[in-house]
Amino acid sequence: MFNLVLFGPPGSGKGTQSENILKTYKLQHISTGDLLRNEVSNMTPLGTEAKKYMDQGMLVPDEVVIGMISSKIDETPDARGFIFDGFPRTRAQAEALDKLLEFKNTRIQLVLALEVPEEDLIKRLLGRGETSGRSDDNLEVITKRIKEYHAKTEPVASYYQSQGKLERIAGHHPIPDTFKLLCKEINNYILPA
Ligand code: B4P
Repeated sequence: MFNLVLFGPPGSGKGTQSENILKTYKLQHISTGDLLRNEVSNMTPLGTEAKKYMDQGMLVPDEVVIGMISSKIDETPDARGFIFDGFPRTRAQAEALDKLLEFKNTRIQLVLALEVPEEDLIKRLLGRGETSGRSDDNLEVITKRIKEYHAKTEPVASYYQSQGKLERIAGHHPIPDTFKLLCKEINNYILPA
């Protein structure tokens, strides 16, 4: 089993590149952002609670997100591996994921961190906001999300660096070029299916 974390600030292309990677390598995709937005649109109690945080550009509490991940992994026990997109976003989430995977006799092999200049992130997210209808893709909330990333999520990179799993990838190139850089790293572990 090959398990990959796609890491990076909001708008760095985690969701975009996950789509490409899962098609090429036939991995299961777990995006906490998508899972949360699904709960919001179904107006579940979890979604109603999560929306309060998401609309303010804040991270949803760890216990909510960790619970969602565990049941999602269990849905596909025969998976070739998982892409974790936008998770973990705090050190507590990273530690919980390690424990969860150990319990399932597997582990994270590789963490690919997309690095993109801040002005590009803002431009991309404002661009997405014009068509996505996402209530968190406006300048005020984007600014808060980036601040929250620096405060709570960036430290997760050093957690994985100390485990020797982190590779930094320049994510400012056009989508196909960034994808090639990601594949180069993934091919050290598995080949396209
Ligand atoms: P997410 O859904 O994870 O979204 P994201 O970080 O905004 O975007 P991503 O990096 O995936 O960017 P994308 O590819 O779409 O999170 C949303 C919210 O959910 C969070 O703020 C938080 O509240 C909550 N949440 C999620 N997970 C959580 C967790 N684990 N714990 C707590 N809270 C959590 O790309 C963005 C745009 O850029 C697109 O329009 C795309 O087309 C464009 N783009 C991508 N790559 C490009 C490139 N190379 N060149 C030009 N444009 C590019």
